[in-house]
Amino acid sequence: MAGDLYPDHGVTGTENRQYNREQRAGKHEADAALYKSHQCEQTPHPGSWRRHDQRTQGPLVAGYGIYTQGQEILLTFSFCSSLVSGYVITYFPLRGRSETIRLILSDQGAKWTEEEVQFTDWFTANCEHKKQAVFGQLPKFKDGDFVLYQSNSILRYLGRKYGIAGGSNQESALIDMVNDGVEDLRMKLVRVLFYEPEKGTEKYEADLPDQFSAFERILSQNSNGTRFVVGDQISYADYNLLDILHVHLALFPACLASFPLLTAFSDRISSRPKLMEYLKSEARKNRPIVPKK
Ligand code: GTS
Repeated sequence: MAGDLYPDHGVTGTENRQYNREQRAGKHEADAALYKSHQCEQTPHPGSWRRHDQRTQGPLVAGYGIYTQGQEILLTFSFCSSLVSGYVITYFPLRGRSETIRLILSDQGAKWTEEEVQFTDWFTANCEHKKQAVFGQLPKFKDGDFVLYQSNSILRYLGRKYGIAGGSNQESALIDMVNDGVEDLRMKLVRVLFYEPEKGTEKYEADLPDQFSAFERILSQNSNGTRFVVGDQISYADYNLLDILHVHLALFPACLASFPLLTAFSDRISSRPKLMEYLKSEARKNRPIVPKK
């Protein structure tokens, strides 16, 4: 049977075609009567199986019905759908450089598992996560057996995987450009918050209009700011820009007051149904922007 499985019924294509021919010739009527209740177009081949899937908000419930002696015996099982997608985010208990990954996955309807690494463990001499990390840092992202580090590489990977990385070479380059702009702003914020906290955030906050005006202009040049940063489809750079806006709005609530397009962009993208569901979730609310003391 190997290599010749009839996909939906678990018997070989040859066996199935033969059985269907026999059915059309009027054979197997007794079987047909017995299987009528199963609403199959054709009487299933005895011993064959069919798959039942039921996707719910929670676990994926799957099962196989095995046809035998006029009955379909249902074997059901359920398992966590994150295991189906196999995505795992390994990171500190923070939004940080993993949050855009979460925004993409939730908006694209994917599930994932979080693997939290506490800072206290990370800074011990024998931290396995640290030893394995290609550049000695997190986040780490797993897609099944495939392991990736570097947050922006992860975003581009998901961008290509979900078709949100541009429709042409030039569109992809522009999306990359905006994403690099978000990265520059993120690094400036990281510097004031974590590397030089003693200097305070006043100057940073005062300089923010210079930073935001670049993104406001980018938005204005695409559909007058009514859609996305590039083109007419969402891209991974939109999610990254959204995340950096969320972070700034949380830290400096008035920072977008003179940026109507960025304000509208943040409201519009945040209200996409699946994204909104994630943004309202307890997991998101409980994850801080800066480490808890
Ligand atoms: N370029 C890397 C990326 O984009 O993934 C930077 C990753 C990075 O700086 N990670 C920090 C880290 O692992 C945590 S955070 O900046 O994302 O909060 N720090 C621990 C260490 O030992 O460097």
